[in-house]
Amino acid sequence: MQTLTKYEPQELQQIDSIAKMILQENKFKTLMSYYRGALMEIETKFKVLNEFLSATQDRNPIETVKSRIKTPKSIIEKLWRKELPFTVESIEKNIRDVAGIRVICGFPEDVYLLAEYLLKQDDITLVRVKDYIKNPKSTGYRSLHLIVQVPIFLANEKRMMNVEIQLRTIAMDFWASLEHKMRYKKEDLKNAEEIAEELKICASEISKLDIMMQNIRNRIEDKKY
Ligand code: 0O2
Repeated sequence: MQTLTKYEPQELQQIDSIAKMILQENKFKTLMSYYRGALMEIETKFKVLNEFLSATQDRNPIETVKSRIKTPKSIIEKLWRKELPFTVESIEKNIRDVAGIRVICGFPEDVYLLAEYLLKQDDITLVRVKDYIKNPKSTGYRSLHLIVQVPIFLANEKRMMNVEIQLRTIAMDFWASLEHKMRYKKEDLKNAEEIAEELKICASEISKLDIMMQNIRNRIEDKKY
């Protein structure tokens, strides 16, 4: 995750006007429609898995699924930060989180189960895994990140599209929302460092809680004890 880059007002204006320009391009609009299609494909895959697990194992691992397409401004800001060309081709090649989906689960085991079942599917190609649950970020952030490619089928072609998938527990998501808020208000906060330290402690407590809840569920289901 970026540590919020401070831009000069002039730079912000430039990012804004490039974003407005690219938004007018038909090629850009078409590319965004491909990403929306890719999100629908991935979202459906998770819904199917949830149905299957509900029917066969009496569990609904998914609490919620949220998806989003990165805004043109945020795409251009990322290209700017990485000093990459502001073209539609460059967006498709270099920005792998234009299409993003967040899958919120009850328990940590469900996070890994869903990732495993998704990655077993023969039309899914794994591009990158970042396991911030096993290796939390210095902020305390925990989540399993996957970049996958999923095919979308068009009039005369099949296109492989990148989608970023973030899987985490309800507790990790609760933490991430508050930490995200703090990140964007940091500039106005007098005690930002103190809050960041407290958030780190919360992240570690939340992780312990997730493990305890997982163990309790396993005992209820008589799996391990
Ligand atoms: P937004 O608005 O959330 O989409 P890369 O895409 O590989 O160039 P990076 O930084 O390596 O960039 O990606 P990484 O570390 O996998 O993190 C990307 C996303 O994870 C972020 O998106 C956040 O959504 C989330 N994330 C990562 N670290 C943190 C953290 O410390 N706190 C919180 N709350 N969320 C985090 P973006 O791009 O920042 O924006």
